[in-house]
Amino acid sequence: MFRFQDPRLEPVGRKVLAGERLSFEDGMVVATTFDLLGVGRLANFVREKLHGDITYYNVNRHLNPTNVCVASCALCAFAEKYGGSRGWTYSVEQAVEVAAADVDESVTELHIVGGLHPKLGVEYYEELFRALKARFPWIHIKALTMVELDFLSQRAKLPVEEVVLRLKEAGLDSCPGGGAEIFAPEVRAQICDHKTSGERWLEVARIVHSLGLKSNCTMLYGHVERPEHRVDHLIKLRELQDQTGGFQCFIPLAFHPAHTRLSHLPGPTGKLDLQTVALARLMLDNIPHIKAYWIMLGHKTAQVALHFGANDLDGTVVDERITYAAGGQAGKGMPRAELERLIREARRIPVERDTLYRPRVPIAGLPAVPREITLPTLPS
Ligand code: V47
Repeated sequence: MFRFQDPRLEPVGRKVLAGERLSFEDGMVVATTFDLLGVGRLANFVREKLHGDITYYNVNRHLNPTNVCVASCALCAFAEKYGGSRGWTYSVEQAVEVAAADVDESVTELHIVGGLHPKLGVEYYEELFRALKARFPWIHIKALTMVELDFLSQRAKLPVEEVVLRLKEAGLDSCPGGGAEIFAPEVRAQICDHKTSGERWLEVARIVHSLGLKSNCTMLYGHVERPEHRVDHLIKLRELQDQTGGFQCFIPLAFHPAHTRLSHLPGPTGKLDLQTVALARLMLDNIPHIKAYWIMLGHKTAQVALHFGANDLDGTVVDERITYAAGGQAGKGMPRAELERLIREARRIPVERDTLYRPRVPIAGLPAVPREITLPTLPS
């Protein structure tokens, strides 16, 4: 029998065990309780109901063709203004060579994002994707956030639909989940003023899904936002997912303050990290996968997150630069053997996947059996 330390979690727990959707108010209880193990236990129940012990990972490389950006978001340490001394912009040939330094046939995904460069248009990305597919025909190109797609469409004065269709034709296979930050306008005004609004981010995701592409979604937490902003953000993602079914996975992104204009902030604690993973698993009942992104959580918290709702550990991640610029300590990549060791040691089963969550080796015969939780009977 499992007892919550915080009695406010009992009605929430009953809903979770009955498979009922959590409301905003339920989410606020999960987001604000001191009972970390209670929410972890519930999130783990859902995680095991969906995936048993399976923990996915992938073998991927990041590629940032440019860090030059017309936006100047307070949250970001990666971007450099046009003409600034820290900026880089690769020609298509250079970008392919940078990727080629670490890509062999074991690498299944290129994760490609960058700054909003005033001179790089749709043509550049078409050429880049075609060149990458010519050189690495097996690779899945997961590229361009909703913010980048919105920028490319505005710059070219073309509808997003047309931009996405052209890029798809050139080799775009799916889109990453970045740039969502926190949807609430009062938070956006403080951390990423002048960037694509939350509403527009969701609208572009809707368009991407309607054109047959999958995408991921994220939430940046641990800065100036409050619990109600996190819960609201997750509900907005859940509402869109009800309509499109296009999100494959959700990634909670732990804010790294160093070298940003918010460097006076302390960043998230371990409790907030784990509680946010659990909150996401509990609120996002229609998004199949929750990713523990070790680059931002660190190896140790990411491993523990596999018991707080996460069922995916991303990834080998060679050449990550966004978190690194903001003081990320996670290093510049993790060998596959180390990912598997972390997963196995957490008593989970590592399964290599491709970007669309297809196991690279069949996993038939591994049942998804949740470990039972029984809650005490409430006094009437
Ligand atoms: O878009 C920027 C965020 C995102 C900081 O889709 C920061 O599979 C923390 O979206 N501290 C990039 N976060 C990462 C991202 C991602 C990562 C892994 C997998 C996937 C996926 C997506 O990181 C940015 C922004 O939202 N970010 N600066 C910072 N200082």
